[in-house]
Amino acid sequence: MSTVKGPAPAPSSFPGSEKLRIGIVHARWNKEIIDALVAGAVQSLQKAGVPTENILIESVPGSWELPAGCQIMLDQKPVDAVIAIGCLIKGSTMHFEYICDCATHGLMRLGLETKRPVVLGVLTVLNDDQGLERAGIGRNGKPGHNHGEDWGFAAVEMALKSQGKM
Ligand code: RBF
Repeated sequence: MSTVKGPAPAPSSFPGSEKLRIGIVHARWNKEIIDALVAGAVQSLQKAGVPTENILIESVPGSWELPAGCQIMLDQKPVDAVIAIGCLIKGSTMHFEYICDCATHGLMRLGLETKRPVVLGVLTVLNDDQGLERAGIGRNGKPGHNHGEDWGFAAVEMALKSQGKM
């Protein structure tokens, strides 16, 4: 069945994107999914016109560390926006709920308090299949969609908006 859910196509041009520096901070848990999401984000940053040498990638142990990892990057590196990438897969205890809640709140706070764009690239999925689909790897014949691609475009748009260029 078709669905109306999902982002509208990204703008066709991002004037000024060639000067942007974009950070990616990714968790190392659930590596197959993370690697695909990071690759998707890098690809869309390049498509939007960000030079490859202006894309800075760092990692943290898990999604819990993403707010602090992004804060460190914003403090120490001259980036115009940061994309936090993680994948939380529900287990049999309450860990999932606590980490999802804290990581997403922490990332939102960071963006609002620093007034610098922080893109939420954290999947919160109920099982492996949902994660693989949302990373564009697919499972059980469903190709899925790589959400990392949307996050790259979101970072460029928000960086330009924060500079009054879009
Ligand atoms: N980090 C993730 O990025 N994704 C996960 O699915 C995930 N699941 C976890 C489950 C448990 C039971 C624990 C203890 C940690 C998990 N973490 C996960 C790691 C967490 O984000 C953090 O790196 C560690 O708790 C160390 O602070």
